[in-house]
Amino acid sequence: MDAAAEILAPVEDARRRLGEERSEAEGRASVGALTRADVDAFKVRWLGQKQGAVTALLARIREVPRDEKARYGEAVNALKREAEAAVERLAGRATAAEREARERALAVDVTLPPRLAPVGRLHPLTVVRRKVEDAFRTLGYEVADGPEIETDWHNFGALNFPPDHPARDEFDTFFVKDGGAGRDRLLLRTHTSPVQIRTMLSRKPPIRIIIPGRVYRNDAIDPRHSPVFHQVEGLTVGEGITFADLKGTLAAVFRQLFSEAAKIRFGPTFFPFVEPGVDVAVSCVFCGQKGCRVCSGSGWIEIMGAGMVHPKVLENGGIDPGRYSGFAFGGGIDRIAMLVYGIPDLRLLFENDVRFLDRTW
Ligand code: 2NL
Repeated sequence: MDAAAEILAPVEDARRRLGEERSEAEGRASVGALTRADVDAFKVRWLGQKQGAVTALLARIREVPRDEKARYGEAVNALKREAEAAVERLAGRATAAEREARERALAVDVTLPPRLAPVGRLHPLTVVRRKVEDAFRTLGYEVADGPEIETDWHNFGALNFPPDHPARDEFDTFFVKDGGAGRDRLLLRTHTSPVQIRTMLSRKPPIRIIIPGRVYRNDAIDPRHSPVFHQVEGLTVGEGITFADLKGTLAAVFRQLFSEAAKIRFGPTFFPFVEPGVDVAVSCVFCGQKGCRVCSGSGWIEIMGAGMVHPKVLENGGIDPGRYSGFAFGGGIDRIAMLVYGIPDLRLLFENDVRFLDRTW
């Protein structure tokens, strides 16, 4: 080695080490393992004012012979620029790696299933009410509603209940305290029929309405009774409406509600607001056999009452019974829900126990 080469040897040596250190740092940067602290240490090692390798090489220029100083200085300065470029490049990669790590920590896994808020579900009485409403809507009926606090006249008088009828007794009906007297006396409606009276008074035939709603009776709570329960009643008034229309309408509704195979059966009974009045039974679609718990093996389930609207009731609704006739019917929504879903105790429908309600109805 000649003298000039010998003088430049430590610079060449340092350049090789810089290259090695730099590619080692690049390797760690490529797996995200290079930190800014690593880069700071790198910078101190090479360019630091006290112990930096480049600084040390520059200081040695004093020992270099005069005519070699220029070449030596140039070589060290070239090394310094290389070290500065390496620091800059590594700092950029470390910053990028740290940003990426921060973003990765904040990242959302969009493939995870969502955490759904509990939204609840429809009450079985709502499900049944909507099914009944839909069945009648397909036949052209409208859904009507009205007040739950009624007058004696709308609830009883207009419906042809005689003044001494047991339903009007204090023991059977909730009367409003200081709620007046006579025909205007206020009470909690015992059926949704007053809405039919109000509809007849406010509209002209043809009328086709059903009225689902809450009704009240002064009954003690037990598995089959509740002071609050739900009814759906219906009314059709028009010219030439007959008992055959009543039967055909109810038959169509039960086919839609229960099964295409459902049949209905009428038996004679009495309600003061209809003449004739009938008990309506639907064929048991739950069994068809003896020993069925739903129909007690009879094959029939008593489900509602119905009849041709009494002429006096039409008159009370402002409708001329000489020109128009109509039919009406009523049944319990709670009872239908109990039948359809096999609910053994009416109280389950009112206690709002989520262990009961949180089923698919
Ligand atoms: C039953 C019986 C029934 C009616 C309700 C009614 C209404 C008017 C005129 C005539 Cl405005 N009738 N409603 C008719 C027959 C039976 O319900 O046992 N319901 C649970």
